[in-house]
Amino acid sequence: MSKVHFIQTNPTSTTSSAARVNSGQQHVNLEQSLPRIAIHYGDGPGRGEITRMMLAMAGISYDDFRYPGNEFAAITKPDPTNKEDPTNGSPFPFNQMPALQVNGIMYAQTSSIARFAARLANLYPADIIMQLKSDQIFEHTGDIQYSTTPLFMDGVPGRAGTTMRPKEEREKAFQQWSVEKLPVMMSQLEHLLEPSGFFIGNSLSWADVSVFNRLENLNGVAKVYGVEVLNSYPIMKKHSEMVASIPSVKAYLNARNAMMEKHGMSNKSSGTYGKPGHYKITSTTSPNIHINIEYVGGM
Ligand SMILES: N[C@@H](CCC(=O)N[C@@H](CS)C(=O)NCC(=O)O)C(=O)O
Repeated sequence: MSKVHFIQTNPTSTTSSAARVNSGQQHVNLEQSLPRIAIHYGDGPGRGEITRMMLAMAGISYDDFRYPGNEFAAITKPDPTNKEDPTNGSPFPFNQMPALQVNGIMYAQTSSIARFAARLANLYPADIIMQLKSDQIFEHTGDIQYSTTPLFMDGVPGRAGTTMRPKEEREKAFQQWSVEKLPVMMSQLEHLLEPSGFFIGNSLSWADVSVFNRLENLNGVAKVYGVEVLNSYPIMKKHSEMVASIPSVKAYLNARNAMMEKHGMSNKSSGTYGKPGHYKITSTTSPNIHINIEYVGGM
């Protein structure tokens, strides 16, 4: 098994005024003991980007380990023949990424780690009915993504043995999907928007950020296959523009663009917001939100 890039356990190393957990009845002030965090994923936005974004928006500095494809497959590979440990000693609870290492312990499942980041960022609603509404929207963004996966590859993404379909096949399948499947999924989202323009009440929540993130990713993919996504859905386009103008989102996007410019990755392709390697994200929220993404080196 390949090497996993662990961070040291040091629960009291970082502090931030923005770091509060506000979920339902609980209000936990984490100023004294912000968790030490690292995210482990591939080099694309995929299922990891939403958590990367919200952690930074929360004023949390973290390590971002982006595994190259071959390492990703090797490090997540189980061994069903090993009766003692069919996980093959995986550091990841379900032999999958994204995974979030919090104070040295590894956690997984996209929605679980994104919800944790949303709570840290104060983007998870306090009311349980609003939590329910926001959860269903988050899961829908996952469904949009999952529905495209089989168009592009013949198996589970990131798994050893999965191969990409030929370019022409992908192009045709994606163009067909964007006509036959996407309009319903977009319309369903539009119906859930509040008159305020947000998905939940009158303010930004993780539902807005997750829809923004999914459409941003989808738009990038669509460009590669000659399909226009966002311009065909003016209501969702307006929503995306509104989310992109929120200062903490803007700070993250600026930091990401600056990093991509610096490393010659801008306008490269759909699926890459960097390249494999170890990144350090620093985020401060006082007096204003400031986010920096630094490429530390290869892995
Ligand atoms: N249910 C998981 C699925 C995660 C998942 O499928 N991750 C892929 C990469 S995007 C992976 O780790 N593939 C390797 C494998 O399953 O062997 C989640 O929502 O996070």
